[in-house]
Amino acid sequence: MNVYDKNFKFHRRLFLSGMAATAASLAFAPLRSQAYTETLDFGNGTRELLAYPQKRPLMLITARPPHLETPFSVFNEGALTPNDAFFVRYHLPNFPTSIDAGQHRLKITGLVNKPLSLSLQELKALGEPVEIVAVNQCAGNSRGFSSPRVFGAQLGNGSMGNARWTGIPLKTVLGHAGVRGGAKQVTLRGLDRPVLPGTPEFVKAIDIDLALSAGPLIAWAMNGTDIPFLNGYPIKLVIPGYFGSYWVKHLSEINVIDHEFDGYFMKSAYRLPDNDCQCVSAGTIPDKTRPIAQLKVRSFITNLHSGETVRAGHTISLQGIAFDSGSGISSVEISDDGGQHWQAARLGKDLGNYSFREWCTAWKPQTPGKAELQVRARNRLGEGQPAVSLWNPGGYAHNSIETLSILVV
Ligand SMILES: Nc1nc2c(c(=O)[nH]1)N[C@H]1C(S)=C(S)[C@@H](COP(=O)(O)O)O[C@H]1N2
Ligand SMILES: [Mo]
Repeated sequence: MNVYDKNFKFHRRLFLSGMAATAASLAFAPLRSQAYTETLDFGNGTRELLAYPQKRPLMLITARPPHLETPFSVFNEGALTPNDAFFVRYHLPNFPTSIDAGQHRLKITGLVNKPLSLSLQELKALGEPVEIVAVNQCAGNSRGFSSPRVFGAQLGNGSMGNARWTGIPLKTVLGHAGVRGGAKQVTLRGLDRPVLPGTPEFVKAIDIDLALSAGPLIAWAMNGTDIPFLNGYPIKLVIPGYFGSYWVKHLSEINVIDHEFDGYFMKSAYRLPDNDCQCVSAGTIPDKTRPIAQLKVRSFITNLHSGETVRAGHTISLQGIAFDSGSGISSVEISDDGGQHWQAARLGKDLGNYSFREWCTAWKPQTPGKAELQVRARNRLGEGQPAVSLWNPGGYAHNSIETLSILVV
């Protein structure tokens, strides 16, 4: 069975909890049922919208493997991103297309007293489930706005999303296995496999201190229901505050090791310049790099986009979202004069430090002409956003102040 078949059907077990009602229609959803396009604000920015199983039409970045972005308007509809609109990113064309949750095992191996091979039931029985709202953002989100442009998928701003995750702390599971002295990192892998012997496997690694901290969660539910297949069913690792590359989907093996893992997706890909700004001058190559880690402060206006027209002297409301890596957003401000003056916005409901934080404010454009409408946020550590984009060769961790060109008439 293959998701590229017209009659693609997920394994029935996928629909046993909560999704039974939608199973029939999803199971036979043709891939190209509703194709239309959305245009992003950069060269080659026209995207086809396609409906994959369990997903509403999303912006197609690549088809093999699927990389789908969330249309930006979704972020204006609430702080939680609906499961069927949540972005999808894979690296290897051999991503899993059929999973029997009843047969799935999570193995804990390596430097542990007791290696484990847990069924989902056994995993869930290890402790009390915990819940956290957290942003999953791809390190390459907004890469398409890099200037000068960089290699790689030209992503807009839709490779991010915010969801309520339910699972069991990774440290609880590691506690049951008993981590031995000398442990340095844990490697994380899911069910994807390389196509050719030479293709690097998608394996990520985190330091043992992070693995044993309160943050990382082995999650089986997303917004109160099964994780959608393409987002990592039946379990995925959630590391609040860290970039999405560590949030390994279809999680199947955690190996405790006594050294720094040097697989391709740690040693060569997903790295940033190893300096304070994590940047280099455009077009140059950094001397030293380090693995990408925590999210940076970002903020967006979600109810207006570049090129829109508004009326002078009329008050309109602006709204949007902001987030950081978990110290929490302390302020959001807007400017309509290219950043000379800033006006504070009101923060919305607090869903926790790792969540999107909604904000709103009233804006009265005064003078007809072009307005540069900007938004910037700060977190509780006082960290903000750079006015001008900091460049790195991978186009990672983009977080400069967003600017919309609005026509005031
Ligand atoms: N098994 C597996 N997990 C993976 C990946 C992958 O290719 N395979 N990609 C990672 C990257 S880079 C990102 S950004 C997130 C995307 O999560 P999503 O597809 O659920 O939105 O998954 C991560 N987990
Ligand atoms: Mo990513």
